[in-house]
Amino acid sequence: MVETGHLSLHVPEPAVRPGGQPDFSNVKIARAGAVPRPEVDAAAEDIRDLAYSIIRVLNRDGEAVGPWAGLLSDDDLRAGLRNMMTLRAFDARMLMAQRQGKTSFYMQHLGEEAVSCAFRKALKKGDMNFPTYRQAGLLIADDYPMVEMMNQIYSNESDPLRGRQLPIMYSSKEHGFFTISGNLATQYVQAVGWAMASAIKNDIRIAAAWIGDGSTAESDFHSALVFASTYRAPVVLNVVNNQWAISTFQGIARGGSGTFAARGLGFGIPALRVDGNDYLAVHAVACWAAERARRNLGPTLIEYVTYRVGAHSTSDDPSAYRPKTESEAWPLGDPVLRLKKHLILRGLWSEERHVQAEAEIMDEVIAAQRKAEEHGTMHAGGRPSVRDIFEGVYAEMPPHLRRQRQKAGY
Ligand SMILES: Cc1ncc(C[n+]2csc(CCOP(=O)(O)OP(=O)(O)O)c2C)c(N)n1
Ligand SMILES: [Mg+2]
Repeated sequence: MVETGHLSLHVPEPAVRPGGQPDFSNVKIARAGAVPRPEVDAAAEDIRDLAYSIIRVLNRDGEAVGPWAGLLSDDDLRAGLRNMMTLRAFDARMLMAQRQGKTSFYMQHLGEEAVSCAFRKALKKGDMNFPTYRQAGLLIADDYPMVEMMNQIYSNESDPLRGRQLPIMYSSKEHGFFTISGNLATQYVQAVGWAMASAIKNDIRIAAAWIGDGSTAESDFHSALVFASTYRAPVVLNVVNNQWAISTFQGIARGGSGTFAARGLGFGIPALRVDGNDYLAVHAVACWAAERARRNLGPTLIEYVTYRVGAHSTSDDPSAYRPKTESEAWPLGDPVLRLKKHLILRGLWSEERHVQAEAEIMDEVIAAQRKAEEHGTMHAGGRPSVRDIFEGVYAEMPPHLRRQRQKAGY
């Protein structure tokens, strides 16, 4: 008989801690162009490998190669670069505004711009995203006015959400951007439910769910996958694996499964893993999944492999839990620089145009900021009326709310 000792739990540990040498040997990178592009009606079990590899289009030299390349026109590519640069400039200004006390809180996208900017281009008007707080690219790439975003961040008198949401928790039905819920993973059940309703009504609109690596540990993620797979809901299930969930590394939520994408396979959901810092690859994979949903073939799970270069939020200091140089060691590079390199290689862009575009974009962001600040910031200028607290939840205000509003003097 084998002697057994006391039991103990396995607690996954990140490869390195602050002060150590960054180590991404756990991220196995496929060669660009090496992963096949199956037909959209492929069965999950026939494309299992795609949940364990990484679909990539842009190679190290900036060329677009392989079966996932070739979907975007020259103008689309330049627009994509501009969208990502705009999001980056917007983040820089709003981070500064937070430090100046103009808003209480901000969350940036640094390093992850390709994911939401490229995904938006795979959707059509009427489709609905259920985003978290790190997908503002969905709005930027759909030409939602930056000034409206800033009004929301400042909770000023022109805030479209009337001061009722945390800064950056935007909402726009018109732009297919469902109101952000701070309770993570709720996006999954809501998106699947919305997609099921669309199918029940024989509509043509599809939904997209968004979640981070850490939040996949929530039970909502798993129950949403049950419903999505059972009823073949027309939904794209996005998992943004940016390696971190505040101070918790991705291994804590991943457990023994090889990848986050592989979670889909247990539910019979086709699952793809993609280079999240490759604008072309993100867009191609998103189109593949959106087409499946539109053709009533059911859900697709996509894991975007990326890296959160900045702090989790303005309330976070990553130097407390990861090496300061970790982002420089990230093997998939920077999404803006990679698309820029591709465009220059193809003669569609130049260093000079890039510098000029950076300046133009920053001017646009600053102009929007000035306009928003005319309507107030957190500590100065106009505010929404307290009366607005009571509006917008019920189509008809119930008597108890009416009484509360009267008691408050509005
Ligand atoms: C249900 C729920 N639990 C906990 C939190 C607190 N919280 C806010 S952000 C965050 C980390 C999420 O990490 P991840 O899902 O990887 O997304 P990322 O921030 O990396 O984009 C946590 C735990 C929350 N907002 N909602
Ligand atoms: Mg994360």
